[in-house]
Amino acid sequence: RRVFAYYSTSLPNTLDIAGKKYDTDSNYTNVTPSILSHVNENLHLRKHHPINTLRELIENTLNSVDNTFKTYNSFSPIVTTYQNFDVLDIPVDHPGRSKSDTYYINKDYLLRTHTSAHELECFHDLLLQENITNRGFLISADVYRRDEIDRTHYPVFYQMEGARIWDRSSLALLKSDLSKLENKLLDIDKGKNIIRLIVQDDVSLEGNPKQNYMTMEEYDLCSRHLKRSIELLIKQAFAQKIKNMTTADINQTTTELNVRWIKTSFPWTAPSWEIEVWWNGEWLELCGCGLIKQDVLLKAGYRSDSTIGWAFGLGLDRIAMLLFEIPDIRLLWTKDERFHQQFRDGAITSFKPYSKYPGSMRDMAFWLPDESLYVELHENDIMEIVRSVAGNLVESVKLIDKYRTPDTNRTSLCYRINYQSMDRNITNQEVNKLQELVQDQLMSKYNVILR
Ligand code: FA5
Ligand code: MG
Repeated sequence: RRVFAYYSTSLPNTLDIAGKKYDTDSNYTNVTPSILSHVNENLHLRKHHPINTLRELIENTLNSVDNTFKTYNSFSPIVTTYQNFDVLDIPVDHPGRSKSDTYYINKDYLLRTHTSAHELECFHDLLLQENITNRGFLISADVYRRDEIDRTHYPVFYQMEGARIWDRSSLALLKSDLSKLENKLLDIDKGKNIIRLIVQDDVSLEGNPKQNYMTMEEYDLCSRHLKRSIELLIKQAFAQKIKNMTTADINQTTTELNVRWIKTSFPWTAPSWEIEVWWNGEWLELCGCGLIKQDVLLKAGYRSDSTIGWAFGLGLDRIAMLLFEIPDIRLLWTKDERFHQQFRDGAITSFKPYSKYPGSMRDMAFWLPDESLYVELHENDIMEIVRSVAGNLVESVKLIDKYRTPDTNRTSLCYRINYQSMDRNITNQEVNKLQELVQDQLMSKYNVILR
């Protein structure tokens, strides 16, 4: 796979990232200057920024129950394939590991695709702590994925990893932690800004079995503690939003929130679930989670079957977009003061769009080349070219047509690119220029034939 077209001349021998040098590898390296420019932006640590406000709100909410979570907010985004995948038992042929989905620096280093990459070291850290009551952690960080382009997808986003563990010898502690949590959920109802959480739970273990080393009771207590913790942070965040609204606004907004638990699977948790929230007429996935597999705890240095616990991974951008009513994920990255001046530290307020600049659509139709010239082309490769050329000036890229001629066996694809800035007007001339650059790169890198 040729990647050097993203660089001014050819792929450099080394990349300087956050003060460290990494050897490149033409078979693996697919990070681009445009992606690397996001390393160290740290939106989750910027005062007034919605991601920072949300992170603090969740940290405070979870620690208000029993002050158990240690926070980690400045892990480097560069991790090894071992940390991101192997240690979590993610199989070698898992699609998430491929170069079409993950940004590799070289064969051994990549930009983390999730905050779970730091679970093991944090579990190990907990083990070293003498303070037995401090048995949980929250990790917030930027994560990177090669992905599609639209209003809810950006190649960099923020996740918060959370985890809690208990000694199996002290189930009484787990029981009392659970009842503290349940009381806290009821407390929010007692406040005057009532938000009703309607929960559709999935407690069936069919197709989502518990681990053998846990008893039924342990499974039940631990999974309830996990689910109630996530429900608490969602409920608290929306209660906080209502607190800042005027009565007139509240009447227009629903104070009922429907959420549902769905079983799923992750290689390092069992059972596993996702939580979705009903928002603007559709179910939106906010978080993946589950009970930590014994194997992970063993790798972190725990005695064979001494410990049980849970872990979750939340998408902070999505929750921030719901809470602050931010219609396009790119706004989170804007430098425009008209965005930033609307937010106060710690307050959840609705974003008022300052202006809607018109978009400009361009279609790009092309034939895939003959087999002899064919360079494998994944849809994410097209996204990457558009991102590298147009950056935040692209709103979305969609496949609108695909067909195969029956006689000559040629494939034609047509993508529609919507160029649109969040902050200013862009001229037709500017858009034409961008479109030309995108087409040039697509032709030179993948030998496609424009129609
Ligand atoms: C994970 O990343 C797992 N690491 C979560 C986990 C942690 C499971 C611990 C078990 C134990 P997933 O790929 O589903 O799972 O991402 C988690 C959340 O990140 C999603 O629910 C979603 O809210 C958010 N997310 C995922 N992709 C994007 C994206 N492209 N843009 C914005 N948010 C995203
Ligand atoms: Mg998911």
